[in-house]
Amino acid sequence: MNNFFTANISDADPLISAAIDDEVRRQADGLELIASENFVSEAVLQAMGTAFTNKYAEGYPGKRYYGGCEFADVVEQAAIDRAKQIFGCEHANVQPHSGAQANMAVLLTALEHGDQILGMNLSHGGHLTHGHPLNFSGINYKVADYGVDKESEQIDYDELQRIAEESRPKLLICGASAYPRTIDFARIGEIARSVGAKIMADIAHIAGLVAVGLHPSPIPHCEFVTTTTHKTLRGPRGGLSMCKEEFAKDLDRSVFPGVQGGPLVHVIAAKAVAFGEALQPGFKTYQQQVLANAKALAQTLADGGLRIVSGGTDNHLMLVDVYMDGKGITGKAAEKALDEVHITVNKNTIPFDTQKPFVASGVRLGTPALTTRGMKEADMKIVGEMIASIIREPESEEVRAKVRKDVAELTAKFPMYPNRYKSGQTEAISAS
Ligand code: DSN
Repeated sequence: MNNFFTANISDADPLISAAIDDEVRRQADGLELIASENFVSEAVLQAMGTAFTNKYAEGYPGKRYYGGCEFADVVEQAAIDRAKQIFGCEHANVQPHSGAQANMAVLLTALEHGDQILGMNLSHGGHLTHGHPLNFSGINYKVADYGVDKESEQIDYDELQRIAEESRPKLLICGASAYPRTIDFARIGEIARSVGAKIMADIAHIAGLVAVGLHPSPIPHCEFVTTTTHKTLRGPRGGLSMCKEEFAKDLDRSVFPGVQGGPLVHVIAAKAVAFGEALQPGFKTYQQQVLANAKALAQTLADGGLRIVSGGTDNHLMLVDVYMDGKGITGKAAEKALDEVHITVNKNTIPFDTQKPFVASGVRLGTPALTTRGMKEADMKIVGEMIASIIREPESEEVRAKVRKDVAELTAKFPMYPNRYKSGQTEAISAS
Protein backbone atom coordinates (compact mmCIF):
# COMPACT_ATOMS: atom_id res chain seq x y z
CA MET A 1 0.00 0.00 0.00
CA ASN A 2 1.22 3.47 -0.91
CA ASN A 3 2.48 5.16 2.27
CA PHE A 4 0.67 8.36 1.21
CA PHE A 5 -2.65 6.71 2.09
CA THR A 6 -1.59 4.98 5.29
CA ALA A 7 0.92 7.03 7.26
CA ASN A 8 -0.31 8.36 10.56
CA ILE A 9 0.03 12.13 10.97
CA SER A 10 2.47 11.64 13.85
CA ASP A 11 4.88 10.01 11.38
CA ALA A 12 3.94 12.07 8.33
CA ASP A 13 4.16 15.50 9.96
CA PRO A 14 5.52 15.56 13.51
CA LEU A 15 5.37 19.37 13.76
CA ILE A 16 1.65 19.62 12.98
CA SER A 17 0.88 16.42 14.85
CA ALA A 18 2.49 17.81 17.99
CA ALA A 19 0.62 21.10 17.62
CA ILE A 20 -2.68 19.19 17.37
CA ASP A 21 -1.82 17.19 20.48
CA ASP A 22 -0.83 20.38 22.28
CA GLU A 23 -4.14 22.01 21.36
CA VAL A 24 -6.14 19.02 22.65
CA ARG A 25 -4.15 19.25 25.87
CA ARG A 26 -4.63 23.03 26.11
CA GLN A 27 -8.38 22.66 25.72
CA ALA A 28 -8.60 19.80 28.21
CA ASP A 29 -6.35 21.31 30.88
CA GLY A 30 -7.80 24.83 30.82
CA LEU A 31 -11.11 26.51 31.55
CA GLU A 32 -12.64 27.69 28.28
CA LEU A 33 -14.90 30.67 28.84
CA ILE A 34 -14.89 32.36 25.44
CA ALA A 35 -18.62 32.80 24.84
CA SER A 36 -18.42 31.99 21.14
CA GLU A 37 -16.56 28.71 21.61
CA ASN A 38 -17.71 25.21 22.44
CA PHE A 39 -16.50 21.61 22.23
CA VAL A 40 -17.96 19.37 19.53
CA SER A 41 -18.66 15.70 20.06
CA GLU A 42 -16.25 13.01 18.95
CA ALA A 43 -18.82 12.12 16.25
CA VAL A 44 -18.70 15.67 14.84
CA LEU A 45 -14.89 15.60 14.84
CA GLN A 46 -14.93 12.28 13.01
CA ALA A 47 -17.38 13.55 10.37
CA MET A 48 -15.10 16.53 9.71
CA GLY A 49 -11.94 14.53 9.27
CA THR A 50 -13.20 12.52 6.29
CA ALA A 51 -12.59 11.96 2.58
CA PHE A 52 -15.43 14.38 1.80
CA THR A 53 -12.71 17.03 1.93
CA ASN A 54 -11.60 15.64 -1.43
CA LYS A 55 -14.90 16.32 -3.15
CA TYR A 56 -16.02 19.23 -5.29
CA ALA A 57 -19.79 19.65 -5.15
CA GLU A 58 -20.57 23.10 -6.55
CA GLY A 59 -24.32 23.43 -6.85
CA TYR A 60 -26.97 21.90 -4.62
CA PRO A 61 -28.28 18.37 -3.97
CA GLY A 62 -29.51 16.88 -7.26
CA LYS A 63 -28.13 19.86 -9.27
CA ARG A 64 -24.34 19.74 -9.18
CA TYR A 65 -21.68 20.94 -11.57
CA TYR A 66 -19.55 17.84 -10.88
CA GLY A 67 -20.08 14.10 -11.15
CA GLY A 68 -19.74 11.74 -8.20
CA CYS A 69 -21.86 13.81 -5.83
CA GLU A 70 -24.33 11.12 -4.79
CA PHE A 71 -22.97 10.84 -1.26
CA ALA A 72 -22.36 14.58 -0.95
CA ASP A 73 -26.06 14.92 -1.77
CA VAL A 74 -26.93 12.57 1.11
CA VAL A 75 -25.07 14.62 3.70
CA GLU A 76 -26.10 18.05 2.40
CA GLN A 77 -29.78 17.06 2.16
CA ALA A 78 -29.64 15.63 5.70
CA ALA A 79 -28.07 18.86 6.98
CA ILE A 80 -30.75 20.96 5.23
CA ASP A 81 -33.64 18.81 6.48
CA ARG A 82 -32.31 18.80 10.05
CA ALA A 83 -31.68 22.57 10.08
CA LYS A 84 -35.26 23.15 8.89
CA GLN A 85 -36.57 20.83 11.58
CA ILE A 86 -34.54 22.50 14.34
CA PHE A 87 -35.47 26.08 13.52
CA GLY A 88 -38.81 25.63 11.75
CA CYS A 89 -37.58 27.75 8.84
CA GLU A 90 -38.91 27.55 5.29
CA HIS A 91 -35.52 27.34 3.59
CA ALA A 92 -31.98 26.57 4.77
CA ASN A 93 -28.65 26.87 3.00
CA VAL A 94 -25.95 24.92 4.86
CA GLN A 95 -23.03 25.86 2.61
CA PRO A 96 -21.73 29.15 4.09
CA HIS A 97 -18.17 28.58 5.23
CA SER A 98 -18.62 31.00 8.12
CA GLY A 99 -21.06 33.35 9.80
CA ALA A 100 -19.59 36.27 7.87
CA GLN A 101 -20.33 34.54 4.57
CA ALA A 102 -23.80 33.55 5.74
CA ASN A 103 -24.44 37.25 6.36
CA MET A 104 -22.77 38.38 3.15
CA ALA A 105 -25.05 36.11 1.14
CA VAL A 106 -28.12 37.64 2.78
CA LEU A 107 -26.96 41.19 2.14
CA LEU A 108 -26.29 40.26 -1.48
CA THR A 109 -29.82 38.84 -1.69
CA ALA A 110 -31.69 41.65 0.04
CA LEU A 111 -29.82 44.74 -1.13
CA GLU A 112 -28.40 46.65 -4.07
CA HIS A 113 -24.95 48.14 -3.73
CA GLY A 114 -25.20 51.42 -1.78
CA ASP A 115 -28.52 50.64 -0.09
CA GLN A 116 -29.17 51.74 3.48
CA ILE A 117 -28.78 49.23 6.32
CA LEU A 118 -29.30 49.61 10.07
CA GLY A 119 -27.34 47.39 12.45
CA MET A 120 -26.28 47.22 16.06
CA ASN A 121 -23.10 49.13 16.85
CA LEU A 122 -20.12 46.80 17.34
CA SER A 123 -19.14 48.57 20.54
CA HIS A 124 -22.62 47.95 21.97
CA GLY A 125 -22.52 44.23 21.18
CA GLY A 126 -23.08 44.06 17.42
CA HIS A 127 -20.87 42.36 14.83
CA LEU A 128 -18.42 43.49 12.15
CA THR A 129 -20.72 42.23 9.39
CA HIS A 130 -23.59 44.38 10.64
CA GLY A 131 -22.11 47.54 9.13
CA HIS A 132 -18.60 48.15 10.47
CA PRO A 133 -16.74 50.62 8.20
CA LEU A 134 -13.85 48.19 7.62
CA ASN A 135 -16.12 45.26 6.74
CA PHE A 136 -17.81 44.52 3.38
CA SER A 137 -21.09 45.55 5.01
CA GLY A 138 -19.81 49.02 5.84
CA ILE A 139 -17.88 49.36 2.59
CA ASN A 140 -20.71 48.44 0.21
CA TYR A 141 -23.78 49.83 1.97
CA LYS A 142 -24.82 53.02 3.73
CA VAL A 143 -24.92 52.34 7.46
CA ALA A 144 -26.92 53.64 10.39
CA ASP A 145 -26.52 52.06 13.79
CA TYR A 146 -28.35 51.57 17.06
CA GLY A 147 -27.21 50.53 20.50
CA VAL A 148 -28.11 50.16 24.14
CA ASP A 149 -29.46 52.65 26.64
CA LYS A 150 -26.77 54.22 28.82
CA GLU A 151 -28.56 53.45 32.08
CA SER A 152 -30.02 49.99 31.54
CA GLU A 153 -27.29 48.87 29.09
CA GLN A 154 -30.07 47.06 27.23
CA ILE A 155 -31.35 47.68 23.70
CA ASP A 156 -33.38 50.86 23.59
CA TYR A 157 -36.24 49.80 21.30
CA ASP A 158 -37.85 53.27 21.26
CA GLU A 159 -34.58 54.76 20.10
CA LEU A 160 -34.24 51.97 17.52
CA GLN A 161 -37.70 52.91 16.21
CA ARG A 162 -36.63 56.55 15.98
CA ILE A 163 -33.37 55.72 14.16
CA ALA A 164 -35.23 53.39 11.80
CA GLU A 165 -37.70 56.15 10.93
CA GLU A 166 -34.86 58.59 10.38
CA SER A 167 -32.58 56.30 8.35
CA ARG A 168 -35.28 54.31 6.45
CA PRO A 169 -33.14 51.17 6.04
CA LYS A 170 -33.86 48.58 3.39
CA LEU A 171 -32.50 45.94 5.76
CA LEU A 172 -32.57 46.05 9.55
CA ILE A 173 -29.92 43.77 11.04
CA CYS A 174 -30.43 42.47 14.55
CA GLY A 175 -28.58 39.95 16.67
CA ALA A 176 -25.33 40.44 18.54
CA SER A 177 -21.97 39.05 19.56
CA ALA A 178 -21.78 40.50 23.04
CA TYR A 179 -25.29 41.15 24.28
CA PRO A 180 -26.32 39.29 27.45
CA ARG A 181 -30.05 39.99 27.33
CA THR A 182 -33.04 38.49 25.52
CA ILE A 183 -33.60 40.14 22.14
CA ASP A 184 -37.19 41.11 21.41
CA PHE A 185 -37.43 39.92 17.79
CA ALA A 186 -41.19 40.54 17.72
CA ARG A 187 -40.68 44.21 18.58
CA ILE A 188 -37.85 44.55 16.08
CA GLY A 189 -40.13 42.96 13.48
CA GLU A 190 -42.77 45.63 14.16
CA ILE A 191 -40.17 48.37 13.86
CA ALA A 192 -38.90 47.01 10.55
CA ARG A 193 -42.40 46.67 9.11
CA SER A 194 -43.28 50.21 10.20
CA VAL A 195 -40.52 51.58 7.95
CA GLY A 196 -40.83 49.01 5.15
CA ALA A 197 -37.52 47.27 5.94
CA LYS A 198 -36.69 43.59 5.69
CA ILE A 199 -34.91 42.00 8.64
CA MET A 200 -31.90 39.77 9.03
CA ALA A 201 -31.50 38.27 12.50
CA ASP A 202 -28.00 36.98 13.13
CA ILE A 203 -28.48 34.45 15.93
CA ALA A 204 -24.91 33.11 15.87
CA HIS A 205 -24.53 33.35 19.64
CA ILE A 206 -27.95 32.20 20.76
CA ALA A 207 -28.76 29.61 18.08
CA GLY A 208 -28.62 26.68 20.52
CA LEU A 209 -31.01 28.44 22.88
CA VAL A 210 -33.36 29.30 20.01
CA ALA A 211 -33.20 25.70 18.79
CA VAL A 212 -34.77 24.42 22.00
CA GLY A 213 -37.13 27.32 22.72
CA LEU A 214 -35.08 28.88 25.52
CA HIS A 215 -34.80 32.15 23.60
CA PRO A 216 -37.68 33.49 21.48
CA SER A 217 -37.23 32.56 17.83
CA PRO A 218 -36.75 35.25 15.18
CA ILE A 219 -38.08 32.95 12.45
CA PRO A 220 -41.71 34.21 12.50
CA HIS A 221 -40.60 37.85 12.41
CA CYS A 222 -37.70 37.92 9.95
CA GLU A 223 -37.20 37.37 6.24
CA PHE A 224 -33.66 36.12 6.87
CA VAL A 225 -31.99 34.41 9.80
CA THR A 226 -28.32 33.49 9.91
CA THR A 227 -26.10 31.73 12.38
CA THR A 228 -22.76 30.17 12.86
CA THR A 229 -22.88 26.49 13.69
CA HIS A 230 -20.09 26.32 16.26
CA LYS A 231 -21.22 28.42 19.23
CA THR A 232 -24.17 27.39 21.41
CA LEU A 233 -25.31 25.19 18.51
CA ARG A 234 -22.22 23.05 19.21
CA GLY A 235 -21.37 22.03 15.66
CA PRO A 236 -18.31 22.45 13.47
CA ARG A 237 -16.95 25.90 12.61
CA GLY A 238 -19.24 27.18 9.83
CA GLY A 239 -22.33 29.14 8.81
CA LEU A 240 -26.00 28.64 8.00
CA SER A 241 -28.39 31.00 6.20
CA MET A 242 -32.15 30.63 6.45
CA CYS A 243 -34.99 32.52 4.77
CA LYS A 244 -38.62 32.59 3.78
CA GLU A 245 -39.39 30.43 0.74
CA GLU A 246 -39.87 33.48 -1.52
CA PHE A 247 -36.17 34.32 -1.19
CA ALA A 248 -34.88 30.73 -1.38
CA LYS A 249 -33.67 30.74 -5.00
CA ASP A 250 -32.03 34.13 -4.67
CA LEU A 251 -30.33 33.20 -1.40
CA ASP A 252 -28.97 29.96 -2.85
CA ARG A 253 -27.62 31.91 -5.83
CA SER A 254 -26.03 34.42 -3.46
CA VAL A 255 -24.20 31.72 -1.51
CA PHE A 256 -23.10 29.94 -4.68
CA PRO A 257 -21.95 31.36 -7.04
CA GLY A 258 -22.42 34.74 -5.32
CA VAL A 259 -19.91 34.59 -2.51
CA GLN A 260 -18.49 31.06 -2.54
CA GLY A 261 -17.30 28.31 -4.86
CA GLY A 262 -17.29 24.68 -3.81
CA PRO A 263 -18.89 23.81 -0.48
CA LEU A 264 -16.85 22.15 2.27
CA VAL A 265 -18.68 18.82 2.18
CA HIS A 266 -16.71 17.38 5.13
CA VAL A 267 -17.86 20.35 7.23
CA ILE A 268 -21.43 19.98 5.96
CA ALA A 269 -21.28 16.32 7.05
CA ALA A 270 -20.21 17.48 10.50
CA LYS A 271 -23.00 20.10 10.52
CA ALA A 272 -25.49 17.31 9.76
CA VAL A 273 -24.18 15.26 12.69
CA ALA A 274 -24.36 18.24 15.04
CA PHE A 275 -27.88 19.13 13.86
CA GLY A 276 -28.87 15.52 14.56
CA GLU A 277 -27.51 15.96 18.09
CA ALA A 278 -29.45 19.21 18.50
CA LEU A 279 -32.66 17.32 17.72
CA GLN A 280 -32.11 14.92 20.62
CA PRO A 281 -33.92 15.64 23.92
CA GLY A 282 -30.59 15.91 25.75
CA PHE A 283 -29.78 19.08 23.83
CA LYS A 284 -32.49 21.00 25.65
CA THR A 285 -31.18 19.76 29.00
CA TYR A 286 -27.73 20.93 27.94
CA GLN A 287 -29.00 24.41 27.00
CA GLN A 288 -30.93 24.70 30.28
CA GLN A 289 -27.68 23.98 32.10
CA VAL A 290 -25.83 26.57 29.97
CA LEU A 291 -28.32 29.19 31.20
CA ALA A 292 -28.22 28.05 34.82
CA ASN A 293 -24.43 28.07 34.73
CA ALA A 294 -24.33 31.58 33.25
CA LYS A 295 -26.57 32.90 36.00
CA ALA A 296 -24.48 31.18 38.69
CA LEU A 297 -21.23 32.51 37.21
CA ALA A 298 -22.54 36.09 36.88
CA GLN A 299 -23.83 36.04 40.45
CA THR A 300 -20.50 34.76 41.80
CA LEU A 301 -18.58 37.45 39.91
CA ALA A 302 -20.92 40.15 41.20
CA ASP A 303 -20.52 38.79 44.73
CA GLY A 304 -16.76 38.96 44.13
CA GLY A 305 -16.97 42.71 43.54
CA LEU A 306 -17.11 42.88 39.74
CA ARG A 307 -19.71 44.84 37.78
CA ILE A 308 -21.89 42.81 35.44
CA VAL A 309 -22.97 44.94 32.47
CA SER A 310 -26.77 45.39 32.43
CA GLY A 311 -26.89 43.82 35.89
CA GLY A 312 -27.03 40.19 34.79
CA THR A 313 -27.61 37.77 31.95
CA ASP A 314 -30.56 36.09 30.23
CA ASN A 315 -28.46 33.95 27.94
CA HIS A 316 -25.16 32.04 27.77
CA LEU A 317 -22.87 35.03 28.17
CA MET A 318 -22.08 37.97 30.38
CA LEU A 319 -20.06 41.12 29.94
CA VAL A 320 -17.99 41.88 33.01
CA ASP A 321 -16.75 45.40 33.64
CA VAL A 322 -13.35 44.64 35.15
CA TYR A 323 -12.05 48.21 34.83
CA MET A 324 -14.86 49.83 36.83
CA ASP A 325 -13.77 53.41 36.08
CA GLY A 326 -10.18 52.75 37.14
CA LYS A 327 -10.89 50.78 40.31
CA GLY A 328 -10.00 47.51 38.60
CA ILE A 329 -7.81 46.44 35.67
CA THR A 330 -8.37 46.74 31.92
CA GLY A 331 -9.93 43.96 29.88
CA LYS A 332 -6.57 43.43 28.18
CA ALA A 333 -4.79 42.99 31.52
CA ALA A 334 -7.55 40.70 32.79
CA GLU A 335 -7.39 38.51 29.68
CA LYS A 336 -3.61 38.16 30.08
CA ALA A 337 -3.71 37.48 33.82
CA LEU A 338 -6.39 34.82 33.36
CA ASP A 339 -4.54 33.27 30.44
CA GLU A 340 -1.55 32.76 32.70
CA VAL A 341 -3.63 30.57 35.01
CA HIS A 342 -5.21 28.64 32.10
CA ILE A 343 -8.55 30.45 32.15
CA THR A 344 -9.37 31.58 28.61
CA VAL A 345 -11.57 34.64 28.05
CA ASN A 346 -11.58 37.57 25.64
CA LYS A 347 -11.31 41.24 26.42
CA ASN A 348 -14.37 43.11 25.22
CA THR A 349 -15.48 46.70 25.09
CA ILE A 350 -18.47 47.52 27.24
CA PRO A 351 -21.15 49.99 26.08
CA PHE A 352 -19.84 53.59 26.14
CA ASP A 353 -16.35 52.28 26.86
CA THR A 354 -13.64 54.87 27.48
CA GLN A 355 -10.89 52.40 26.52
CA LYS A 356 -9.86 51.53 22.97
CA PRO A 357 -11.16 48.16 21.64
CA PHE A 358 -7.72 46.56 21.95
CA VAL A 359 -7.56 47.52 25.63
CA ALA A 360 -11.26 47.51 26.62
CA SER A 361 -12.86 47.83 30.04
CA GLY A 362 -14.47 44.42 30.02
CA VAL A 363 -14.19 40.73 29.45
CA ARG A 364 -16.87 38.57 27.86
CA LEU A 365 -17.51 35.20 29.47
CA GLY A 366 -19.73 32.36 28.34
CA THR A 367 -20.66 28.97 29.70
CA PRO A 368 -21.33 26.77 26.61
CA ALA A 369 -17.94 25.03 26.60
CA LEU A 370 -17.66 24.30 30.32
CA THR A 371 -21.26 23.08 30.34
CA THR A 372 -20.42 20.64 27.54
CA ARG A 373 -17.72 19.23 29.83
CA GLY A 374 -20.44 18.55 32.42
CA MET A 375 -19.89 21.41 34.83
CA LYS A 376 -22.82 22.66 36.89
CA GLU A 377 -23.70 25.65 39.12
CA ALA A 378 -21.43 24.57 41.99
CA ASP A 379 -18.49 24.40 39.58
CA MET A 380 -19.38 27.86 38.24
CA LYS A 381 -19.11 29.20 41.76
CA ILE A 382 -15.57 27.81 41.98
CA VAL A 383 -14.71 29.24 38.54
CA GLY A 384 -16.21 32.64 39.39
CA GLU A 385 -14.26 32.83 42.63
CA MET A 386 -11.04 32.00 40.79
CA ILE A 387 -11.67 34.74 38.22
CA ALA A 388 -12.58 37.35 40.83
CA SER A 389 -9.47 36.54 42.88
CA ILE A 390 -7.19 36.96 39.85
CA ILE A 391 -8.78 40.26 38.86
CA ARG A 392 -8.54 41.55 42.43
CA GLU A 393 -4.85 40.62 42.71
CA PRO A 394 -3.47 40.12 39.19
CA GLU A 395 0.16 40.41 40.30
CA SER A 396 0.02 38.03 43.27
CA GLU A 397 2.12 34.91 42.65
CA GLU A 398 0.41 33.28 45.60
CA VAL A 399 -3.06 33.76 44.10
CA ARG A 400 -1.85 32.61 40.69
CA ALA A 401 -0.32 29.43 42.11
CA LYS A 402 -3.49 28.60 43.99
CA VAL A 403 -5.73 29.22 40.96
CA ARG A 404 -3.46 27.15 38.69
CA LYS A 405 -3.77 24.27 41.14
CA ASP A 406 -7.55 24.69 41.41
CA VAL A 407 -7.90 24.79 37.61
CA ALA A 408 -5.92 21.56 37.30
CA GLU A 409 -8.09 19.86 39.92
CA LEU A 410 -11.35 21.02 38.39
CA THR A 411 -10.47 20.16 34.79
CA ALA A 412 -9.24 16.70 35.83
CA LYS A 413 -12.76 15.99 37.09
CA PHE A 414 -14.26 16.72 33.66
CA PRO A 415 -12.16 14.87 31.08
CA MET A 416 -12.73 15.43 27.36
CA TYR A 417 -11.82 13.55 24.17
CA PRO A 418 -10.56 10.49 26.08
CA ASN A 419 -9.53 8.82 22.81
CA ARG A 420 -7.38 11.79 21.99
CA TYR A 421 -6.13 12.76 25.41
CA LYS A 422 -6.07 11.24 28.85
CA SER A 423 -6.26 13.82 31.61
CA GLY A 424 -3.15 13.93 33.73
CA GLN A 425 -0.86 12.43 31.10
CA THR A 426 2.15 14.48 30.25
CA GLU A 427 1.93 13.36 26.63
CA ALA A 428 -1.32 13.69 24.70
CA ILE A 429 -2.47 10.70 22.69
CA SER A 430 -2.04 11.43 19.00
CA ALA A 431 -5.18 12.88 17.43
CA SER A 432 -5.12 10.30 14.65
N1 DSN B 1 -15.87 36.29 16.65
C1 DSN B 1 -17.19 35.90 17.07
C2 DSN B 1 -17.38 36.06 18.54
O1 DSN B 1 -16.43 35.82 19.27
O2 DSN B 1 -18.46 36.37 19.00
C3 DSN B 1 -18.24 36.59 16.31
O3 DSN B 1 -18.03 36.38 14.97
